[in-house]
Amino acid sequence: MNAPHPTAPLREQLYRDMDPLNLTPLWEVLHALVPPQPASPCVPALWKYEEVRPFLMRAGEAITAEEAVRRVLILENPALRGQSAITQSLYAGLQLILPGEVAPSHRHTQSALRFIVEGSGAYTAVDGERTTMRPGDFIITPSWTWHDHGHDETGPVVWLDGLDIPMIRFFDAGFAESASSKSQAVARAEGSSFARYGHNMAPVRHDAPFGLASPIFSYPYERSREALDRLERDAPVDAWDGVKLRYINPLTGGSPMPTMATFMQKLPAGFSGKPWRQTDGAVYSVVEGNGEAVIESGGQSWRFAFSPRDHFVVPSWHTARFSSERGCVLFSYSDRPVHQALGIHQEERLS
Ligand code: 1HN
Repeated sequence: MNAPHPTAPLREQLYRDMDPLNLTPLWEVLHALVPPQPASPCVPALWKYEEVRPFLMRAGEAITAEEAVRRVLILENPALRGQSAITQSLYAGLQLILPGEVAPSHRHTQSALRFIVEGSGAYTAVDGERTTMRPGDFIITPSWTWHDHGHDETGPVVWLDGLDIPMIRFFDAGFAESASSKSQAVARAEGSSFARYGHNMAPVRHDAPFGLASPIFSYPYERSREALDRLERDAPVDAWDGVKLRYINPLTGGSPMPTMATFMQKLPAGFSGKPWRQTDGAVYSVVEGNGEAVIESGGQSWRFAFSPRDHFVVPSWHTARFSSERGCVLFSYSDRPVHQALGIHQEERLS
């Protein structure tokens, strides 16, 4: 039956009449619900550090770390303003701590990663063990571990926080608790987790002290950088990724935390990468060097010239390619382990 005149009012009346019962017709939304390919509402975005930093420093004058609990400027996807989200599943923010400050101890079911962007000598304490922060270090705070941050040295310290906040919110599975004391008592010497688990060895009678998460809190930049340098020299360079490694939980070979994968890659000088797309939207922190990201989706195109400490996001199923005239190093994270656990991860390498 395709007589438009009698059916249209019939349908409109049906929709109006059943609306009070919270009933809605699937056929009006079916195509949007089950799109032929991912149609992320997120847009690509770039935050230049030189533009963001003055606001971070002003935040340092406007509020203390203790009063703020966490003094962070959230990197919000321009298409998701007000949602504290950089992609549909991930949160990103830049956190500032100043000498003498403490960000008080708490724990929550959301997992967090830190990637150190500027300054040295602040520490984060995770379940009784402190880790000193240095630029390029990747540090984890597994779900439900006590954590606080402090800074006993000099100069501002800024890091990227990556959390699975929107994902945990989606599942309505968030719990949080504040500690009774501001800073945790130190229970183990700095570096003991790394000594136990960070050298391709593990204690003979170990259990996984943090369940699904890595027993290593800190993945120092020095070591990641050395691996990339050596591979750039001695191994074939991937035409899409340059030289790219993923961080692992040494006990499982999987991602350091169950909800977020993390990566470090080096684009050699003169690199002009082929385009790719993947279902996991990814957040990038530029560590060293300069380069360009070209991102395309649905006939739109974005061109980001990036420099050290800049941040950018490549949303799900957007086509991206990277290039660098003089070489650069990029850190990134995404929700890939969740896609993989659900069997829905897709990646395309285009030519
Ligand atoms: C949090 O605990 C930290 O521990 C940073 O540094 C950002 C954003 C939302 C909720 C908890 C931190 C956060 C956060």
